[in-house]
Amino acid sequence: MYQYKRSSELFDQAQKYIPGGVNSPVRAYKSVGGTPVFIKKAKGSILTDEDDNEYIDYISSWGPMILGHALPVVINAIKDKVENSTSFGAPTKLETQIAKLIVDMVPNIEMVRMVNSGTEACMSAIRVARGYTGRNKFIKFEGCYHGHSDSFLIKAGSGASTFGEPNSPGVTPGTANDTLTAKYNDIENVKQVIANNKGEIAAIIVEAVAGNMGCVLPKKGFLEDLRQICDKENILLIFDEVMSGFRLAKGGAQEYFGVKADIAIFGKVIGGGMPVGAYAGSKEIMSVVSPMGPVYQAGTLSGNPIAMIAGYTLLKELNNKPETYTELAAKCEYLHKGLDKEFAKSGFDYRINRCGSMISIFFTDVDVVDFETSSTANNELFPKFFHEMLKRGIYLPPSTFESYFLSNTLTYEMLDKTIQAAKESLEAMKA
Ligand code: KE4
Repeated sequence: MYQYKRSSELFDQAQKYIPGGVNSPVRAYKSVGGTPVFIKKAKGSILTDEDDNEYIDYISSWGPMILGHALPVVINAIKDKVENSTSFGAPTKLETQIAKLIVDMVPNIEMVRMVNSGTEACMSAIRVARGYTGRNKFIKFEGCYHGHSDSFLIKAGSGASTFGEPNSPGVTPGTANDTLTAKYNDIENVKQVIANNKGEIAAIIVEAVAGNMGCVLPKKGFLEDLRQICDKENILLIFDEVMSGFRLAKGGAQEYFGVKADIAIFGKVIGGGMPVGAYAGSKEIMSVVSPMGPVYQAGTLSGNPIAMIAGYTLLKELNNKPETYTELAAKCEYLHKGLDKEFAKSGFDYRINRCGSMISIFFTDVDVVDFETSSTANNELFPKFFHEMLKRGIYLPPSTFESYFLSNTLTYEMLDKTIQAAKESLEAMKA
């Protein structure tokens, strides 16, 4: 039986020195309750916590570990590189190599700028869009998350109002005023918001597959309609591919759905587990970025050699083994079918959304297509399911509003163990 004695002690200590005991809120288990397990090490798809409990990992560090933890080729590349210092603050050839590889792998981009997180990449992409178009406003979708910079921490304006409202103390009404919100998968709503702000919108930013309200897929034609509207209104279409980039396909969501973004944003996989974000676009758009153009953006550790070698090595693996994506999609489909069978027998209302190697479970009886329907998920049941699965050695994201991320080191035996654990967990929840 799993016991969490050491994690509990460590969590008590951590809360003395770190707000909430964590360096990112979702890790604190606030929405599922209980004590977060402290991880000691990981290999492939197996995590080991400080009490030596082992778990099959469906978080994959929130996406980066698409080929499993401690991938030897990445570890060895880091070991070699770190001997020659960890940072120079000067240009290196490796930065050009990874930029060229990304341009080769991802459609519709000609130039890339490296930053240090997805947040920084999203923040910079909006600034570039504003600088390129000369317009101030942008549209984001309710339920989509683009990092924690002020202009994204906006909740939907109440009622018909198209203006956003701050979603966190510290965000000013002035900032919120330039952020417009629309409903995911609702193209008429997007048109309405644009009509209410004619000629003022620089960009529409979207998670092509949403992962921050649970996994929510674009309805057929939604992305194509966004592309059409942006072309008509001279609005830049930004795909936030921090989750989907290099995960849905080598070329990310642009390749997967065949829809062109004007700016693509990356994170997670691109850094191979090291802190990396990036934004990319055509030479024309990216030419506004300093020092080539007037839009300022900078970073002491942007393009850091250790982060670059980790990301470059992982991306080369993915680029050289495109079969990874079909293998991952097949494993995710197998998991989906197995879970579906157990949930169907359980008597609980549920929906399972899946796209490529992203999947999530909702305890609800409505199809989940946007934030409103995602919010119908029964929040009492998910925590129970989460903890029942955890004590059976299955490590799911500790929130119903998160996507799971599969890694290709998952075996079919691990998937069967996961399905069996779900069967037992659902049984236990009925008791
Ligand atoms: P980071 O700043 O956390 O690297 O990236 C922000 C971000 C931007 N865009 C999308 C689509 C994202 O999913 C994220 C971050 N994802 C969360 C998971 N929901 C990271 C986990 C966390 O916040 O600790």
